Amino acid sequence: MNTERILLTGAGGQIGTVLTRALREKHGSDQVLPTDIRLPEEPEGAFENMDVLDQQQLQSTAGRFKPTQIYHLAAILSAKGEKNPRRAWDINMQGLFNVLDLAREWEAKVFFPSSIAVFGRYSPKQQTPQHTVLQPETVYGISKVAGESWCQYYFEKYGLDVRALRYPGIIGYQSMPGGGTTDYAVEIFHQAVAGKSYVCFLRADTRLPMLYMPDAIRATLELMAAPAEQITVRTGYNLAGMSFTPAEVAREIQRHLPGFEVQYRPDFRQSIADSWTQSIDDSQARADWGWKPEYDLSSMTQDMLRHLRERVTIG
Ligand code: AKB
Repeated sequence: MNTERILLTGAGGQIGTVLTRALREKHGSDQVLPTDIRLPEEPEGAFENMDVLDQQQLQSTAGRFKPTQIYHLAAILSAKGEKNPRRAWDINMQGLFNVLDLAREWEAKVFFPSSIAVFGRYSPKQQTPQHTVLQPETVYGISKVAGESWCQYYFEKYGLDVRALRYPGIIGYQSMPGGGTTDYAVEIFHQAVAGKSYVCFLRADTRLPMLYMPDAIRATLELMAAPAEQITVRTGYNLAGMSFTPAEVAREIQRHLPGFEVQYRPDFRQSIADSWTQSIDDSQARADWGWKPEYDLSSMTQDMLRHLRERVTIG
């Protein structure tokens, strides 16, 4: 019998939407409680309106639900964070502390989404190693480095089973990202399928690490299911799928939609992207819990276009 009871924060976001469905498929719908500060547009089963800054609300929700696992996805991302750095810090850090303390109370396993935003200009740009200089240049990145360290601290001091992944940009057809620097890589597909041109906010040659949603979800579930003794990294595992530039993904889309056009008008997000790395060495994740991505630029593009076109046809 499946006895896991899984609570998600930030479940209405890009990853949360898809992860909630995957967890429900794996553990059963009633075993999974998605929460978010925003109400879902199309509710799918039980949902709770919850603010991660409200510790009392967290406690009463947990008191009723009795979680054995918490996926803490609520956060302000890199680009949005720069608009109001103190607010981003408060949400990202206080939210994490509230969740870590709650998890201690319930002896629940925790998933923390870290990011390639932990890297900065002094990190090696190519095949960035697991253990390297972390000197991020965004408030989001600073909160992720601090968050990773607190996760490790709670593991070392209190024995809390916290696991984390450094997600690259995530591309998926099921949900839209919001407030990130890698958001262009999802927007570009939607514009292409709608028969429109796309104005990209990054330069054509900006190379960034990316991962297709099915790989991201599988990585998350595999990490959380791995035996504890195999987890040697309690900060955040490097995770790689593919790396490409806006020009390269545009060219790949044009192989299927030859009339598609892209213009480049870099804005403040360019300097964020420039501070990040271009490719990631994820050999530790591969060695510890068998991580292996399935999608590359070509197979991801084909799958994205197929799903988005189906939606256009059905809609
Ligand atoms: C962002 O662009 O802020 C996120 C990330 C890479 O963590 N997608």
